[in-house]
Order: sequence, then structure tokens, then C-alpha cells
Amino acid sequence: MLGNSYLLAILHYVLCASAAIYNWNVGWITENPDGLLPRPVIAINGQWPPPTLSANVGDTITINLKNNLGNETTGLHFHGLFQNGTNSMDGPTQVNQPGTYWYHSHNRGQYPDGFRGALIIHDPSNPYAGQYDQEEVLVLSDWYHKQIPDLIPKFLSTTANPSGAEPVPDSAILNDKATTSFSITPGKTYMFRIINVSNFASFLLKFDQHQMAIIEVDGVYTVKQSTDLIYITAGQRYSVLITAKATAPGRNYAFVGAMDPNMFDCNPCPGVPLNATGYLIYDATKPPPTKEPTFPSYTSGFYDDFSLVPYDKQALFEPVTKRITFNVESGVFFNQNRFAINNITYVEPKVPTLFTVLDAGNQATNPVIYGEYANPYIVSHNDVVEIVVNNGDSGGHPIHMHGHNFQMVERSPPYNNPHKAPGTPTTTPPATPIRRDVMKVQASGYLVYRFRADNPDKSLHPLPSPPLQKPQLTPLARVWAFHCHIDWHLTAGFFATIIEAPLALQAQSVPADQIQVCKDQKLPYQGNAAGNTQNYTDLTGANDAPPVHNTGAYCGTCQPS
Ligand SMILES: *[C@@H]1O[C@H](CO)[C@@H](O)[C@H](O)[C@H]1NC(C)=O
Ligand SMILES: *[C@@H]1O[C@H](CO)[C@@H](O)[C@H](O)[C@H]1NC(C)=O
Ligand SMILES: *[C@@H]1O[C@H](CO)[C@@H](O)[C@H](O)[C@H]1NC(C)=O
Ligand SMILES: *[C@@H]1O[C@H](CO)[C@@H](O)[C@H](O)[C@H]1NC(C)=O
Ligand SMILES: *[C@@H]1O[C@H](CO)[C@@H](O)[C@H](O)[C@H]1NC(C)=O
Ligand SMILES: *[C@@H]1O[C@H](CO)[C@@H](O)[C@H](O)[C@H]1NC(C)=O
Ligand SMILES: [Cu+2]
Repeated sequence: MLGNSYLLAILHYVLCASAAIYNWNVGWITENPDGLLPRPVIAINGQWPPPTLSANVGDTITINLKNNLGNETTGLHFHGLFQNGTNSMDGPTQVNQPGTYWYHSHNRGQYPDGFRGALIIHDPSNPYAGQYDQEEVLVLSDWYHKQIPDLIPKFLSTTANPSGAEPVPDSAILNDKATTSFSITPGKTYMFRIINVSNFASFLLKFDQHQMAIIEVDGVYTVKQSTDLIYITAGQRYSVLITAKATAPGRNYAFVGAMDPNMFDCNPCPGVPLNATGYLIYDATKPPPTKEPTFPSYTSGFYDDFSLVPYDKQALFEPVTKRITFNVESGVFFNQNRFAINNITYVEPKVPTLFTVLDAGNQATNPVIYGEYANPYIVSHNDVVEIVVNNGDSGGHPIHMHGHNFQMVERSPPYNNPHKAPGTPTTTPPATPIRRDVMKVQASGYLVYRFRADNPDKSLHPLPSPPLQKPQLTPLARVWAFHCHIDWHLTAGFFATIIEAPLALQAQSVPADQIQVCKDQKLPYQGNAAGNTQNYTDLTGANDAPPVHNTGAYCGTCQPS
């Protein structure tokens, strides 16, 4: 999509739709969010931070995206939306999905260069609607001074970066600034929507002398859970209620968003501002506190999200009809620092997998046609799928899957036996497991989760919703990404493709403008992974190695540079 190509992204909601159309011109400007170094960032209509999108359940949002970057392609992904009927828009939509989401570029590690923002879908029937007075959005992010296209080749290079360590962020930012403040009125209750748009860092979040009550994770309302410390991996969202002091305290309070350095090459990381401090301002005439709240440990003391209970008490999906095991390893593949799932490091097929599904007729159930490096896994409509993620790597990973919230069945502590055999639970699964769309698997640990392959079935709706028009449970072929939400790892091949109900055809078609984008770039858009339209099992000419990157001096030291 070099040059002035257009992408049309449509989020389609079923209810009482009001329609909003946004025209977004995406280009470069210079910004200095952490106050340490100005650098080019990707702006929308010349503005950065990018806008927060707000909508009500039932709205239709149309975004006309024009790429004026000139030197980079781009793309747009709506994190967490189920995209019913618009799978080609990334899989998402369908919905009546209130909650806290975000949008970001899904193009080659690009979102940390600035192209990401919050997407809030308001819900008139939020079960907690009467319990707060005001909403606030708090976006946590790590920040790099160098641009991602410069950092990627150095990260992947086994000569420039023999340890395989990820570049360490240069700072942490709050709402895209070094610090941020919220004006607080005594006696009021605030709902904070907290979104981690980090590329790499996980955050701990603590407010001084103010408890948080968790009410939503990743668009799923929870039974209210009080805590003073939460841990947020990249991609995750939390909504919490914070009740202000009943009477004017005559002072202000600090909060801290602290990056967890456990995965950083440096640890401790002298000179790296790991902690960003923000403020709850009760009295603007008083100075902000000079000390941030502290917490004793990066590995304990925060609320374990596995223990949350969904508000709707959706029961554990049973019985399991399909099991998939993903054994994750880091190592050197194709002379690069990469990740592999079941010994395959992901390489993009020549033809996007969804296009192949829609094209292949009854051969769509044969994984061969998608190419071995797409890491394809096929599930049938209405399968109860149980996925075991065995993390053979010594770092933790935020596991993300598109198209579904998944139920958490089991999670080991760190440095447990990483190899969990399928169908061998060591603990009794929760009767009403928490479900979310990003869940951390611990370092050298395992994660077991379930989902029902029924997108777009109404039963997937994560929230108690307003009376819906009766949904048609039309099965559609779906292609969902399974990947680590650390962008370094995704870029390094930590990716598998889940093809859902490939024969439950195929009411949807790829929009003509997307085919045009391929045509403009002379890219194949039909046939198998190799673009072969005659013999789908003939993969001759398919991509069988990742792109070769130039190497350069690796700059991921702990010193801000
Ligand atoms: C694209 O242009 C921007 C703005 O001039 C520059 O900062 C960036 O490094 C360029 N990206 C690439 C991949 O050349
Ligand atoms: C944000 O997500 C990234 C990626 O998982 C994670 O490493 C980081 O810890 C998260 N930050 C917070 C504050 O949770
Ligand atoms: C960040 O906060 C943690 C927890 O209170 C503290 O241990 C750590 O020293 C702080 N780091 C920096 C760089 O200030
Ligand atoms: C993993 O893949 C490599 C090629 O990338 C191959 O040489 C090796 O034998 C495979 N290992 C296993 C256990 O299959
Ligand atoms: C999902 O999409 C299908 C096909 O367009 C439609 O029939 C169905 O009503 C949608 N589901 C919901 C819940 O809107
Ligand atoms: C299709 O390709 C496969 C793999 O190369 C080959 O085994 C098969 O014979 C081919 N089928 C036809 C009809 O040519
Ligand atoms: Cu990862």
C-alpha cells in the first residue's frame, strides 16, 4: 500500500445504528512525548496523540484511511472486535460488543511508532452504569527513541544481537506524555479505562491511597474485584472504578505506571525511566506530590487475573472436541533471532490465507494449501477448542487470539514444566472461567484455554447486552491470528493461523478495494499460498523463508540513546 492507496474499514453494529465516518490521513510529524527526544511519529490528520474513538453499541464506524507516509505501507486493526461478516477487515466485527478496545496498525511492527489509539464503545446497559459518575481513559505505553523499522533488523540479526534480546524501551508514557493528571471531585466515583498499548513492556499500576475495583477486562464485565495493584501486559485492557475521598483531602495523590523490567536485557536498568508518575488532582492550587506510590515486587502482590469471574458467569465450555498444542521456542531460525510454534517460524504466504479459504472450495479443509509456514490449524464450526500453549522460552508472553475471547482453564506459575500434554489437567478448571483476549503465559510455563468456534454466534457476546435483534447464526469461514502481543516477537514469527469453519461458506467476500490494493502492487490474491490457482496442493514457489534484513549495530542497551 505504498503511496496514496485507500483502505476502508467498517465496524458494523446491529443496533440502532448511528453512522460516523472518519477520514484519516496518515502521515509523519515530529513529537517529543517523553520530553527526552523529539522524533518522527505517525500522526492522523496531522495530530498526535491519535484521537480516541468513541461510539455507542449499535453504531457503524467507517474509516477512510489514506496512507500519506510515502515510505511505509500501513494497515489498521481493531483489537478485540469480533468482525462478524467483515473478516477481511481483520477478522473483526460483529457485534454488539461494548467495552474498551484499541485500534492499531498491524503492519510490520509499526504501531509503536505512534499509529495506535483508544476505541471506546459505550454501553447503555453496562451493569455498573449507575455506579460511577465519570469516565476517564488512561493509556499506558512504552516509548522508543529509535524507529521500529530501524530496530527490527538489528533485533533479528544473530551477529549484531547474538543474545536475541529485545530492544529496551527508552521510557514509559501516560496518555502519550511524560505525565498526566486527572481532576478529581470528592465523593465522586470514576471509571478508568486502562489500556496497555506497549510494544514490549508490561506495566504495574498503583494509585496512592485509592483502591481500584476491577469491573471489565478486554471487553468482558467481571464480578467487581478490589485491589490496589494490577499487572497489565501489552494489549490488555482493564476498567476499574476508583472512588474519590468523601471529603476534600486538602492534597493531591500520585499514581505510578511502572514498566516491569523482568524481560529487559538490562535488569536493573540504571538510567532508564521505567516508572511514569501521574496525578489525581483534588486541589489545583496545591502542588502535586513529589513521591510516587511504591510496590514491593514485580512478580507478586498484584491481582491474579486468572481468579477473576465474568459477570455473566458463562459456564466452562464442554466437552472439548478439538485439541491443539502450541509448543513455543525461541532460537535461531534462518540465521535470525526468531520464535517458532511447533518448529515453524511464521512466514507470510504470498496469498493472504483468507483469500485462499474463500477461493479453494472443498479443498479449504486441507491445511497443505495454506503453506506450512503459515502454521495453519483448522477447526470446525462449533468445535470446543482447547489450546495448550507450552512456553519453552525463558520470558513470559502475552498470548492473543483474534476473533474470540477465550476461557482460561489453567495457567502454571513461571519456570514450571513447560511441556503440558493435551487433556491432562493438573487442577480442576474453574466453573465460570474468566475470559479475555490477551493472557500472559509465564516464563517457561504453560497456559490452557478454550473457546467455542462459533463466531458469530450470539453466545459469544461477552456482555449482558441490550435486547438484540435475534442474530442469525450463519456460520462463516473465518481466519484468526494467534500470536504473541509483543510486537518484537510477532515480527520474529510468533504466529499461527486458525482457520475456522472453512467449509461453512462463504457468504462473505473480500471487498473489491482490497483486491485492488493487491492488483496495484502486482501481488497475487487468488489460489493457494503460492498463488497457484490450478493445483492447490502444489506449493511450488511459496514463501519458505522470512525476508532477509540488513544488519547493523545493535543498540538495545539499557542506556537511553
Ligand atoms: C519514513 O520517513 C520518516 C519521516 O521522514 C522517517 O523518519 C522514517 O525513518 C522513514 N522510514 C523508513 C522506513 O525509511
Ligand atoms: C503492556 O503490554 C506489554 C506486552 O505484553 C507488556 O510487556 C507490558 O508489560 C504491558 N504493560 C503494562 C503496564 O502492563
Ligand atoms: C519503579 O517503581 C518500583 C516499585 O516501587 C521501584 O522498585 C523502582 O525502583 C522504581 N524504578 C525507578 C527507575 O524509579
Ligand atoms: C525443525 O525445523 C528445522 C528446519 O527449520 C529442521 O532442521 C529440524 O529438524 C526440525 N526439528 C524438529 C524436531 O522437527
Ligand atoms: C453475523 O453476520 C451474519 C452474516 O452477515 C448475520 O446474519 C448475523 O446476524 C450476524 N450476527 C450478529 C450477532 O449480528
Ligand atoms: C498437484 O500437485 C501435487 C504436488 O506437487 C502433485 O502431487 C499432484 O500430482 C498434482 N496434481 C495434479 C492433478 O497435477
Ligand atoms: Cu512474546
